[in-house]
Parts: sequence; C-alpha cells; structure tokens
Amino acid sequence: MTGPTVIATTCPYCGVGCGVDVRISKSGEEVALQNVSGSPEHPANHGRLCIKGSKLAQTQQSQSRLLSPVMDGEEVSWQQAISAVAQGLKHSIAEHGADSVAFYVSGQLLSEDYYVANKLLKGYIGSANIDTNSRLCMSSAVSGYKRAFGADAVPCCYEDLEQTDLLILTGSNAAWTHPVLYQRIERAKAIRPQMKVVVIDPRRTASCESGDLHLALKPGTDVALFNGLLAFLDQHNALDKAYIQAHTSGFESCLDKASDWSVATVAEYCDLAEADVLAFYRCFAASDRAVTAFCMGVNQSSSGTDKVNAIINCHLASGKIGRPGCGPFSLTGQPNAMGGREVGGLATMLAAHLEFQNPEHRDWLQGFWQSPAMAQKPGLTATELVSAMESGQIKALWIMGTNPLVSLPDRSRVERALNNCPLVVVSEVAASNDTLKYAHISLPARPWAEKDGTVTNSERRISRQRAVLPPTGQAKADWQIISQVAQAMGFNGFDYTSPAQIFVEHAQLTALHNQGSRALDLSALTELTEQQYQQLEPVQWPVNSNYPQGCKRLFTDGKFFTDNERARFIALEVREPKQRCSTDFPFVLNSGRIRDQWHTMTRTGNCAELMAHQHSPFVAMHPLDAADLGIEAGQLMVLSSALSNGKVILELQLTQDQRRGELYAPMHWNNEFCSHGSIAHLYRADCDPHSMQPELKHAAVNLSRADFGAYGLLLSRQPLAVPALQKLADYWLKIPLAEGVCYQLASVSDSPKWHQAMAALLPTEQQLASHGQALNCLALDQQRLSWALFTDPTGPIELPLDWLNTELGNQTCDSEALSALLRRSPRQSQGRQICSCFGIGEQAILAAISEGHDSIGKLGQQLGCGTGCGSCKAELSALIDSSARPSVDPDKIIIQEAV
Ligand SMILES: Nc1nc2c(c(=O)[nH]1)N[C@H]1C(S)=C(S)[C@@H](COP(=O)(O)OP(=O)(O)OC[C@H]3O[C@@H](n4cnc5c(=O)[nH]c(N)nc54)[C@H](O)[C@@H]3O)O[C@H]1N2
Ligand SMILES: Nc1nc2c(c(=O)[nH]1)N[C@H]1C(S)=C(S)[C@@H](COP(=O)(O)OP(=O)(O)OC[C@H]3O[C@@H](n4cnc5c(=O)[nH]c(N)nc54)[C@H](O)[C@@H]3O)O[C@H]1N2
Ligand code: SF4
Ligand SMILES: [Mo]
Repeated sequence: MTGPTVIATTCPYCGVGCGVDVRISKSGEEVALQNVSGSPEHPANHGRLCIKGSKLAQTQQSQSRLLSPVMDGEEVSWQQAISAVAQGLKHSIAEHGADSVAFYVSGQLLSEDYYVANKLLKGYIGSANIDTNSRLCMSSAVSGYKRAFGADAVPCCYEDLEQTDLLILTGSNAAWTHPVLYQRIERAKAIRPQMKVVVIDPRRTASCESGDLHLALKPGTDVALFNGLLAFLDQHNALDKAYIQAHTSGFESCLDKASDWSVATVAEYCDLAEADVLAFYRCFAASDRAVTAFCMGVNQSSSGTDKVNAIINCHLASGKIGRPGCGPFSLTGQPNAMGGREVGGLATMLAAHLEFQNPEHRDWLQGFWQSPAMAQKPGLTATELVSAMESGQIKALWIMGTNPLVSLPDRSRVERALNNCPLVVVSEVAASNDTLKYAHISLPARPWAEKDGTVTNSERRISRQRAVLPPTGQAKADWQIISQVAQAMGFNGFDYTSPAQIFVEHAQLTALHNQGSRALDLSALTELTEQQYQQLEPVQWPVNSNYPQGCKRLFTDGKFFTDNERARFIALEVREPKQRCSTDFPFVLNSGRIRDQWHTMTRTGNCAELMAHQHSPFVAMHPLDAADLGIEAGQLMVLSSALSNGKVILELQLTQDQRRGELYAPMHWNNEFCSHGSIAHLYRADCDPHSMQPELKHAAVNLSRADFGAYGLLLSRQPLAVPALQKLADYWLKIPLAEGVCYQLASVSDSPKWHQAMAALLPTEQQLASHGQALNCLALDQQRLSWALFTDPTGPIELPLDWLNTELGNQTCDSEALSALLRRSPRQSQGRQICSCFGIGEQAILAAISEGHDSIGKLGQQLGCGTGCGSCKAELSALIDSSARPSVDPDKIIIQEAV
C-alpha cells in the first residue's frame, strides 16, 4: 500500500468549474478514491466546494454502472458493438443520405469528446445534424451574444461578480445551482456592504437571501422590464452617450421600441410594485458598475434571445461592459457547455467559431480536416431532431451523455420518435436510465473519475479534468468510442491515441486564419507537448500572442466581432410565452433544480445523503391557491396539460415563495425513481425562434387530487426491480437510504387483495404484523430488520426516514424498536435534513434556535450547519424567521428592504 496521491482535477457538475483535489490510495492493482476537497489554488473556487462537489467520492459507485457493450439486450464484445454501429451508420447513409444520421450530445462531454464527434459528423459523414443538450440550456445566450457582439463571447469573469456595485441575478437561483459563485458574491457583499444585489425571479428562492431587492415578476416578462430600464436610463440622463457613439450601432431604433415602456406600464405588465421597479432602475442608473448574471429563467423561454439582448442593450447603453465589475454574464449550467460551444457541438455552428454562413469558413475547415465531405448548412436542433425521427427522416441516432427522455419537452413525443428510429445508439455511464430503454446498442462510457481531457467554465476558463481511477469494466472514453467507430467506417483522421492530440488539433483550428478575427483563439496552445497538456494550468481564452497567459475580460477596447467592430443594439418587441393558461389549464408551471440533485439523478439519486434534503418529486403552490381548491400539503396531485393527462403525480408543497397562480416542480425525477415523476410530459416543444431553445419554464397546467384507494410504505434492505414495483402498485416512488431503500406506494383499489399482495412480499417466517384499519408488518433476518411494510387507506404514509434508516441499520432490533415500528411511532427523528454537509436536521436546528442560537452565525457555531458549502443558509434563515414570527400574513409577498 502506497501513501495517498493527490490528483488535481475539475468538478463534473455545474459550470462554475471548481478545481478538485482527489486523494487516491493504491494497493497493488487496486486504486481507491479516498476523498475530495476543493483545490486551494484553482481560480474558480479557491478551495471551496458545494455539497455536490464535496460528495463526489460517495457517488462513484461501480454497481450501478454499464460495464460492457449491449446489443438488443445481450452483452457483446467491443469489436462487435463498434462494427455494428459503424455498419448501421454506413447503411443509413447509403440508403437515405448523410442527413439521415444524427448525434445528440451533451455539455457534460469533455471538449476532446465533443471535438471528435463534431468532426466525424460534420466533416466526414457530411451532415450537421449534431446537436447538444446545451440547446436546452444556453443556446439563447449564444444567440443573444452573437446578435450583439458578432461572436459567442462571454465578456466577464468571476471577479466581476465581486467587484461590481450592483449585481443583478435574473432567472438564476445561484445559491443552489452555482453555489460556489454565490458564496463568492456573499463574501464580497459582506466586505463591501454598499454592493447591492437585486434578484429577479417569479419565485422567492434561496438566492434572495443576500438580496437587497427581490422582483417577483410575472414569468416571461423580462423583456418589458429591461426595455423599461433602457427608457429610464434615457429619460434620467444615465446613458453613456460617448460609448454609444464610439462603439455601437442601432441605438435609436432600439430606444424607440423601448420608449413605449414607463415605470408604470412595466410595473403593471410585470405585476410588480412601481416602487420596486423604480428602486431597481434608480440603482442601475446610479451604479458606476453593474453585472447582470443570468441563467435558465432567461434562456429557457420562447423569447430567450430577446431577453438576453434586452439585458445587453442596457449594459451597452450605459457603458457597463468591458470594465471590471461590469457586463452581461451568462452563467453556464453544465461543466462543459462552454467547451461544446467552442468545438461546434451545436447544429447551428461549424467548429471553433467558424460559421456555416461563410463559404470560406466551410472550405477552411474541410481543408484543415482534409475530410471527404463537409456539411453545407446548419443541421437540425434538438427538438427538430425529435420531429425528424417521428416523421422518419432520421434513421440513426447516437445519443451521448444525456438523458433526453427526461430532459426534452413533450416526453410522449420523444418516446414515439425513438420508437420510430431504426437505430438508436446510446453511450452511457449508468447501467439503467430512461433513455437506455430505447437503445438498440448501448456503449459503456467512462465517467468523471476515469476521464481525461479539458472543460471550459462560465468565465471561459479551460481546466484539465484528470482521470483519478482506472476504467471500470470495459468502459472507454467517449473520444475513443467515437474514433473507433469512425475508423471502422473507413475514415482517416481519427487515429488519436491521447486527448492531448485532440486538444492540440482543436487549438490549431481556433488559430486557423484567425489573426484576431474570431474571439476564440488558442494559438498559444497549439504546440503543447503531451507533458505540457498534462500540466496545463487553468487558463481563460483567448490565449494568444496578445494574451499568452489568457485573458480575463473581453471588449476592454470597445471593439466587437461584427463587420464594423461595433456592438449591435437590438430593437425588441415584447412577446408572451407560448403555452398560455386557460380555464382548463389555469396554472403556469415553472420548473428547475433543487439543491442536492443533479439533472436526471443518475449521479446523485442513489446517494442517500443527497436524497435527504428533498426525497420526493413535488409541486409547490401558494397556500391561498390551495385553500381555494380545498387541497392540502402532502397530498398527491395529478398534473395535466393539453399534452398529457395522468402521467405526472407530485406531492403538494405549500409555500408563500410562489406567486399566486403559479406552480414550481423539479425537473429531476424520472422513471428510475418514480412511476409518475417526469414533468417532461407537460411541456410543449415551443422554441425561441432565434436559438431554438425550448420554453421549459412555462407550461399551462391543471392539477387535481390523485384518486388512490390505498397507500403503502415499504422498507427493504435491497432495492426492488422496477417491473416488480409496477406490478405491485399504480404509483411508486423510490427513496434510497444509507441502509436500504424506502418505497412510497399507492394503489387505485383498496381491496384487501392489495394489502395481502403487499404483505406477501415479505418472507412469512419471522413476520410480525399488527392489523387495524391499516396494516403494519415487519420481517426480521436474525434479529435484524430486513423488511417493513405499512399500508393505509387514508393517505400517503409519512414516517421519518432517518428513523427508518436507523432501525434498518441496527444489528439487533429489540422489542422496544419493534413495537415502535408496529405502532408507527418514531423513536427519534432529526426531521428533514437541512444541512447536507454536516447532516443536520430540522429538529436540532429548531431546538438550538429556541435555546437562543437565533442567527445563522450562532447556529453555525453551535451545530456547524451553514458553515460548509453554505447552500442551506436560506433555509436556516427561514427556520429562524418561522420561530420568531409563527404567524405570517399569507397574502403578503415578502420583499426585503428596498435598495
Ligand atoms: N443543484 C443543481 N445545480 C445545478 C444543476 C442541477 O441539476 N442541480 N444543473 C446545472 C445546469 S445544467 C444549469 S442549466 C443550471 C441552471 O441554473 P438556474 O437557472 O439557476 O436554475 P433553475 O432552477 O433551472 O432556474 C432558475 C430560476 O429561473 C426562474 N424563472 C422561471 N421563469 C422565469 C422568468 O420568466 N424570468 C425570470 N427572471 N426567472 C424565471 C425560476 O423560478 C428559477 O428559480 O444549474 C446548474 N447547477
Ligand atoms: N422541465 C425542464 N427540463 C429541463 C430543464 C429545466 O429546467 N426544466 N433544464 C434543461 C437543461 S438546462 C439541461 S442541461 C438538461 C439536462 O438534462 P440531461 O443532459 O438529459 O441530464 P443528465 O442527467 O445530466 O444526463 C446525462 C446523462 O449522461 C450520463 N453520463 C454522465 N457522464 C457521462 C460521460 O462522461 N459520458 C457519457 N457518454 N455519458 C455520461 C449520465 O449517466 C446521464 O444519463 O435538462 C434540460 N431539461
Ligand atoms: S459549485 Fe459547481 S463546480 Fe463547484 S463544487 Fe459545486 S457543483 Fe461542482
Ligand atoms: Mo443546463
């Protein structure tokens, strides 16, 4: 056994791109991951990690991995699989043309994987039908930046968030989704309390915690709000006329459109108080420096690109760009969404910021690749690919690193489309997910800990991701899989033996005929040796002769990438969201993330510690709306939209953080974890006309109480297979615990037969049962609890999960424990887990508050909670508030002291 080795790599979750130090130990051939910590020297995080990053060691389980290639349900060799994929693609091209083939890739691939996939499809197969899940994520930011700046170039860096006078967080719940950045903002504000933070979000979120002002605007009205700001700047002598004159074009017509909006009309249209709108506008006008950081509340909209340009217009008009503490800052979601934009992972771009629209660019690219073909026009975007599969135009689809059944809108249509596609290949890490069920060929890919390459974060910083563990099973790196298929198709140009070779090729392409004409320029990295690549330090592009050490901030000289080097103002009309409410579907359904889960849960869902904060799929509603409908918290609700009825069932949560008439549901749950948790059924594939990004924050829905006759809670040491669950219950929800699994179950019929069928699950020997109106059964295995089953005809059974988990873990279940279980009378419970870093539950926190530890600081000193990643601070605050003021006027929307 050798001592631990530390490898510096990058976190695979969000676009903050934190540096992670991984400690591994080696014993012979065995390599084990010991722990992870934030890299102190990484400029994105300076040693900090959020809860997802700090639990990385716990989420690298090999038991849930796809370990070998599978074809039509049978394990096959790599050779067979590669040859089948190559033959399948060749057949499709020969029979139906190059455009019958499509790749659907992911912002979670490394740049090297992405580069090779793009090269194969655009340069060798000759089709541009390669799109990425980043289409659902940041394509509106891309279109907005391109319209304004002539290039997809993010002007800002993270330091700008700290150096600004006014930080506007719009459509971003960074406290939960970009936690390390949010902590940087909090700290900056603590040091300079005069720094203002304005949060623009229809919901009151954890990110409002540090906010001076929260504008809970009506969903989809952002363009009006920022148009109004532009008009206000004009009317209050707050324009930077010299900047407009010297560096921009199109201002007059833009202002002309915006001038329709006054503070009063904005307040009415956005459903905000005039005083709040005015406070925001005044603050922007008075601040020398302002950053607008935006995320999915802006991008995932049928007017997403316009929202982005409405923001950029205000920054250009006030000269708040290209200076420290200034700029419109798109926060990227996925770890390598930016890298995908660089190598050309979107169907609407070529590669390395080369454009389809320019014939010279196509020729340069083909010359550089020396490839037999070249896509001549943009390809199909994500939702268009679905339609094209449905209509039979796409005959072969290769999905890599994304789970579209769960993440694309209109799930039933995606199901039909995949059913209609003759060849579906899926490269995956997980053994099972909703998309793999549609795969004819599944290919095992290496996950984060086994992968080697580069990623680019939100501030254009390229960091190395280094393999820390040897590959598990037969898994291969995505770039290897793609290259081997390309070679099997008979293509030269894919004989890579390391990611360094691919990176250097990509860097050379960015330098090709560039000379400052394209923002993305890695010309200083074109000669990297294998060893230099291994040692590459995090660096922000461009990296060229002007900026050999990289470049923090773009547009400092006021020059842009348009023909006349001027930034463009865009004149904007206000448009309504597409899926409109009606009497049948009166509620707006907003969707997004929760603190401790990552996307479709393939990485975080089986980690009990990450499940403890929020263990069931829920729909959040304002208490007064619930009172009107006569429904109560904890009930199971059926959600329906014009597309879908009966497929989505969520637990009702009541909160005054919601506006009236609007609901919020997490995007994460899927058929691996719940029979009815996938909200993708409810969203229509309405897209922004410029970016083709779907409107994933605005569905029109209705909800009604689910009509179940009986409910169950099943506790088991081992997980049950999904088909068994389907046979057992009409509704099921899986909640992984540290010592086993808990299932929530419900059945339409409450016949005694159901209760019997349930009881039959448990081994009869050693079974203990108590009957009343409800059934409580336990089974022991050598005095240790192995199964428990509770049923009830009246409603979902809520028992403290930490208590159940403790009883499952007890080596001997004594008579007191048994009797408590049979009576469903919890012996102890911490309540819901609030602080995941230190595993602190609600009860302990409430007790500490009642003992006088009534501030976040005091709670931290007493219990530790809130002193790790800090993402629970908003919830700590809410608990402190609720203890201090037990009754709050439910109709009052809480706004913090106005700026
Ligand atoms: N914990 C966690 N963190 C993550 C992820 C994860 O899965 N889990 N995923 C990563 C990825 S890929 C992404 S893209 C990011 C997303 O990061 P965010 O965009 O911060 O997260 P979301 O929860 O999707 O949505 C943000 C907010 O937009 C608001 N919103 C909805 N409609 C509107 C509107 O019309 N206007 C405005 N102004 N706001 C609106 C919603 O209420 C929501 O609070 O998170 C990244 N980080
Ligand atoms: N309603 C609603 N829908 C949304 C959103 C929303 O806010 N609301 N947000 C959208 C956004 S912003 C995003 S980014 C998407 C995310 O949605 P998806 O990309 O579909 O979600 P993930 O769970 O991240 O899927 C990644 C898959 O790749 C696998 N994987 C992980 N690492 C690797 C690897 O290295 N190689 C390969 N081949 N596979 C790997 C994982 O196991 C997982 O199955 O969801 C979108 N959908
Ligand atoms: S903030 Fe993002 S990159 Fe950093 S540790 Fe958390 S999930 Fe990972
Ligand atoms: Mo995303």
